[in-house]
Amino acid sequence: LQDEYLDQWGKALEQSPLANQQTDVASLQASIAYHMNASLFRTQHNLEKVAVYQALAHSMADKLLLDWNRTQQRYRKDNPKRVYYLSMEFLLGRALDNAMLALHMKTAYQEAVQGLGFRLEDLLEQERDPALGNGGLGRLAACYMDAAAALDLPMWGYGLRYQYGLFRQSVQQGFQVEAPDDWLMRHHPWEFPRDIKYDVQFYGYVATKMNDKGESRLFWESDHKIRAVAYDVPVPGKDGFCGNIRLWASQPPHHGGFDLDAFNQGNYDQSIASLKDAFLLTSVLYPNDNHQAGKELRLKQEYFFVSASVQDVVHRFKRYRCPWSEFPNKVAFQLNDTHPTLAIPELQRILVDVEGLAWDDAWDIVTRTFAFTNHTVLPEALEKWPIYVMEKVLPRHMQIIYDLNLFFLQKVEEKFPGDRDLLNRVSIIEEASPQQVRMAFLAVVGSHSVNGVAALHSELVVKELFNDFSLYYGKDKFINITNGISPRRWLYQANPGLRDLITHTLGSEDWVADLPQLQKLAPFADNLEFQQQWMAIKYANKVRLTQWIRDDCGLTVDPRALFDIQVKRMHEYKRQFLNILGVIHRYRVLLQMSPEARRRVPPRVVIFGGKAAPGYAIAKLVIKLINSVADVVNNDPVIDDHLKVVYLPDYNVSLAEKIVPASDISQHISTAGTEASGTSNMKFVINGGLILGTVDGANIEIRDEIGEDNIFLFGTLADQVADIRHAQKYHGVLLDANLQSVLDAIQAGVFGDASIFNPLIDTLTYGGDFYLISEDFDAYIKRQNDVDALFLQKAAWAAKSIRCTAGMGFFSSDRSIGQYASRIWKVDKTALGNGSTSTAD
Ligand code: F58
Repeated sequence: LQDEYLDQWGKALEQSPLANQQTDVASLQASIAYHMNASLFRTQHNLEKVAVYQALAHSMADKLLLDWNRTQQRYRKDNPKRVYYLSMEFLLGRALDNAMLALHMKTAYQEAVQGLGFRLEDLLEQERDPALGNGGLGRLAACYMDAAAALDLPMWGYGLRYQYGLFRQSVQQGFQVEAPDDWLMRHHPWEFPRDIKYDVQFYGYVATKMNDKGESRLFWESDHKIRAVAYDVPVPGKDGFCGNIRLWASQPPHHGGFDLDAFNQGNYDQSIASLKDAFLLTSVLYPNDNHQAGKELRLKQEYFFVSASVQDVVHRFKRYRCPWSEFPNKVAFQLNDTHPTLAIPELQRILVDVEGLAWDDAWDIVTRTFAFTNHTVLPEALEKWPIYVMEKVLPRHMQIIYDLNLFFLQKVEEKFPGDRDLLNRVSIIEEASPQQVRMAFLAVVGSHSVNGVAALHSELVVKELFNDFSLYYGKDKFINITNGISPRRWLYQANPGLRDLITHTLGSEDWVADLPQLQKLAPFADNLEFQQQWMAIKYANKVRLTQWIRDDCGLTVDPRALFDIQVKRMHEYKRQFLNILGVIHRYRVLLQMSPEARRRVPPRVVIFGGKAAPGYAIAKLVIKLINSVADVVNNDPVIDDHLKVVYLPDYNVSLAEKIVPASDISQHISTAGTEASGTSNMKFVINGGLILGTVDGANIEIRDEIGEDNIFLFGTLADQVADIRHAQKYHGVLLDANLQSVLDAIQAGVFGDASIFNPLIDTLTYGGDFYLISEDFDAYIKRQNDVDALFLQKAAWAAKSIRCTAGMGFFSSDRSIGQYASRIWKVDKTALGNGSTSTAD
C-alpha cells in the first residue's frame, strides 16, 4: 500500500473503538454488554455464567489485540533477530486471569462484573483449561513464552492446535478413567484464526529434475498433501508488549476436502476421505509423558508441525530480501526436545532442493540456526523412528539424513581414525533390527548448542547420553540452563495473599520482574509478627483447598493438619509408589500407638494428583492403590483425623494453581538421576512450601539457593545408582523390613482384593526394584519423621517457609530466558520502535 493510504489506515484505527478503549468501570461494563450482544448474539434476558465469561473474555482480548498488533508491527518494521521456540506442547492454563493481571485490569473488571450481578471468581472458573501438553515440558514452554513476552524478547512459539488436548481423568472404583478433552466444543476467545496456510506433503517419491538454470535437482513429489492453517494465541507481556504462539491446525488442501465426483457416484465414504485424513492429523495430543509413542500418526504430526513452521519462517525471512547467509543472524530455532528435530532436515531440504543452495552452504546455515534442549535421560523416552516408516512417510528427508550421517561420520573418522566402535556409537542410524533414526543424535549434529535443564541433568547429558559427541565437538557445545518458572503465574496470580504481603514488605511490586529481590524477605524470617502474617496466608490457602477437596472428592479434611502433596504425572521413576507405601507404613504405626502417643504426631493430609498415560498399566495400578488405601484409612475410626489420603482427579494447570500455594510439604522423590529438573518443586518452594526430595534434578540447586537447613533431602545419590542396580542383579533385592511388612499388609488384603496389586509388587521383587524403592525406604521414613517433628515447632517451620521463598530468586523463567538469549540465541531486547498499527504478519 502507498504511504498515504497506510497513514490513513493508521489514523482510522486511532479513531476506532479498539484504540479508544477506556478502563473505567462503566466503559468495561459497556464493552462486556457489547460483546454479549454483538459477539455472542445474546441479551441480558438469557444469561448463563459461561456466556458472561465469554463476553468478558472478548472484552479483555480486545485490549490484548491492540498490544499484539503494535508489538508484532514493530518487530516487522525493525526486523530484529527472532527466536522461534518449536514445541509440540504448550500447556498454557487459563488465559483470562493472567491477561487481566498482566494489563493491571483485574480490580476494574472485578467491579465491573459485580455491578452486572456476577462474581469474578465464578466467571474465571468457567474457562476451559487448554491442555495442549502432557506435563513439565509443555508447561515449561508456557512459562518461557510468558517470560519472553515480559522481557519484550522477539520470540514466537510454534506448536500444534490439537482438537483434543490431554484426556480428562476421572476416578471410578479407584481406577483412572479417561475421557476426551473436547476443549474446543465451546468457542475459545483466546485464539485468532489467520488467513495463513501452507501445504505439507507426505509419502510420494523423489525424482531428479532440471531447474530453471538447467541444473539437475532432486524433487520430492506427492499427491498426499494436508494444509496447515495458523491460529495465533496472544501472550500478554508487560507495558503493552504482547507475544505470540502460532498453532497449526490441519485442513484438507483443496475444495474443503470434498470429492464431488465420488459423491455423485454414491461413494459417500470416499467423498469425505481426505477430510477425515486431515481432521485426524491434529485431532489429538499423544498422552505419553516420558515415553515414546512410536506411531506413524505421531511422526506425521511432528513433520506437519515443523514443515508449516519452517515454511512460515522462511517466508518471513524472504520478505526482507536478505542474502541466505544472513539467515542465522535473523533466525534462531530452539528445539524443545527431539520432537521438532525434523525441522533440521526440512530446512536443509528447502535450502538445497527448493532454494538451490549448495549442500555445504545450506548445512552451515542450518547448524548456525538450530539449538536443542534435552529434557530426559530415560532411555525409553529417547525418540527413535524405524527407517522403513521414515522412508515411507518422508522419503526425501530419509535421504538427507543418510547424507548428513555419512558426512558426519567421515569427519568423526578424520578426527578419530580407525575407531569402528565409535562410528557405530555416534551414527544417527542405529544398526538394530529394524534400523532406526536416533532423533537425539540428529538434533545434536544439526545444532550449534545442546543444553540440559538442571545442573545434574546437564552433567549426565554430557557424561552419559552424548559423551562421544562431547569428545568430538568439545565441551563448549554442551551447556546447562536450569529451568525456571513464571513468577507471574505461580506466585503473583496463584497466591494473591502472599503477593500482597511481599509487595507490602518490600515496598513495591518490582520483585516480580527482578525475582532475586525476594532475598530481602530473609531478615523477616525470625520476626514473630511477620511469621504470623505469613502462616495466616498459608492457612487461608489451605482452607481454600479443603473446599475444593470437599467439592471434588466429598471428603472433609482439617486445614490445621500438615498438608503433604505430590502432584505430577504418574510415573515409576517419580515414585508415587514410594509415597503410598510410606503412607501405609504410617497408618500401621499410628494403629499400633496409644491414643496419647498418636496425639503427639501431627495430623496429616496426604494429597495426590496426576494422570497416568492410558497404556501405562503399572502407573494406573498405583492410582488404584492410592484410592484403595484412601478408602480404608479415611474410614478407620481409630485413625480419625490423624491421617487422610486424597486423590484429586484431573490434575491440570488451574488445579495446580489452587494446590501449590496450599502445601506445607511437597514431595519430589524421583530415583536420583532420573528427573531432569522438575519445575513443580520450584513452584511449591516459591510459595513457602517446604520440600521433601531426593538429591535429583533442580532439587539440588534449590538446596544450594535456599540452604541445606530449609529442605528435607534423602536417599541414594545419582552416582551410586548404577552400582546398586548391578549388585541387585547378582544378589537379588533384600527388602527393607518395614517395607516387607507394608507389602505383607497389601497382600493380606487389608486394602481390598490383593491379587490386582501383584504386578505392582512384582516390580519390587521380580523386577529387581529398578527405581530403588526398597533401597531408599528407610531414609524416606526417617525424613518424614523429621518433617513431623519440625511441624510441631511452629516458629521454626514458619522461619524455614519464609527462607524458602526468599531464596528462590534464581528460579524465575526470566533468568532462564535471559540465559538462552545471551548464551544461545545471541538476541537482545529490541529498542522500542514506533511502528504504526496496521495488520501485522
Ligand atoms: C520433563 N519432561 C522432565 N516430557 O521430565 C522434567 O524433569 C523437566 O522439568 C521438564 O521436562 C521440563 O524440562 C517432559 O515433561 C514429556 O512430557 C514428553 C512429552 C512428549 C513425549 C515424550 C515426553
